[in-house]
Amino acid sequence: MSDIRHNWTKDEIRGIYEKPLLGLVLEAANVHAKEHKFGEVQISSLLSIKTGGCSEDCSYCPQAARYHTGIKVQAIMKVDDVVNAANAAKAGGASRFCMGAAWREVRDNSDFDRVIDMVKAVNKLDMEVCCTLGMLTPHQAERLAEAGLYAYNHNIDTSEEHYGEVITTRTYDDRLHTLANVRQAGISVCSGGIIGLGETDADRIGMLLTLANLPQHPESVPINVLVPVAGTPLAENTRVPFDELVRMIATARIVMPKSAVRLSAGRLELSIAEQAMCFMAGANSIFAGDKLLTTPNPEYNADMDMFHLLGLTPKASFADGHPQKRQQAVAHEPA
Ligand code: SAM
Ligand code: DTB
Ligand code: SF4
Repeated sequence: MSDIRHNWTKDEIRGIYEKPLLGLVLEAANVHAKEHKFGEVQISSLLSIKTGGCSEDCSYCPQAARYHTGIKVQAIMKVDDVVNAANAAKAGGASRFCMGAAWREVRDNSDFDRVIDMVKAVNKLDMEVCCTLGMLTPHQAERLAEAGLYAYNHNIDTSEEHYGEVITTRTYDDRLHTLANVRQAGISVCSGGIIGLGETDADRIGMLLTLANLPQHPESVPINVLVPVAGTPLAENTRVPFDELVRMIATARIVMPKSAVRLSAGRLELSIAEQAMCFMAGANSIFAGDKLLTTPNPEYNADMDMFHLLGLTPKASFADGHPQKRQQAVAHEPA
């Protein structure tokens, strides 16, 4: 078993991140093989349940109202339509269904009541239900947990130092507070970030340091490559070279051995050989389906061909147990 640490230093993580690439991949692959079924990859499906018109200024995001990106703003979806999409995702082999809303934060109103109904309905399909809805209060996190929410995605995106360059309408601490509220409610935590925002290596290392030194590692760590969208301030950013993505994945794998590392946005520009190296380096989760929230993703059939070619197998739902069910079991144990 690997040592699960929460006291990493910047220098240690830099030492890992800067290793010669193939040696780094080998080390990460060894950690991966020890802690996970090698070649098993979780398939998650994403659905934007409320699109665009967001009040935040996240400089990467096509859904921020203040940038003119041409996306179609859509009010919250109907529960039945969401259930149909979840059924289709399940039929395609997805074990996790993630619903995203372009909100700064959740408000206690009828839209949130509807999300609660969505969570309950998708939970009945025996899929891991995930939401990403912006900031949450402790009470909102508890309501989601009671409805059967499995995981909550809330990315820290970059280092604390670089955060203000990317987003000014909320703080790094706001993000960390929501993550603590999610954890406290017994919901599985999904948190990672984006590379290609104009950050330095030190920022990437700083982001991994924050995640790896949380009191508990996030169960899932998405590594997104910026999808540059016309109309956003980062539209002209140059694409992150593939070897830097591999470094980021391998380092995340080594410092958070048991977490799922998700090769998230940005796969469309990667060849199968490049993705294979990401899987070697410890990535064991992807978003499948030809759309992320608003931007394109590889075609489903192309991904299935890749799974076949590389001998990857989809991970079943609840293979790691259910945090709330575990908590309830503990609570009901006789003293
Ligand atoms: N509004 C909620 C929030 O910000 O937490 C949930 C939805 S938001 C779109 C989810 C995540 O998508 C962001 O935290 C960011 O990491 C990622 N994201 C958004 N736009 C992206 C882009 N153009 N390229 C890569 N990742 C992106
Ligand atoms: C995550 O880390 N990546 C996903 C999911 N969590 C919600 C979102 C990627 C969004 C990419 C831009 C878009 O499609 O709008
Ligand atoms: Fe809004 Fe989320 Fe996009 Fe930021 S990342 S603008 S909070 S939808």
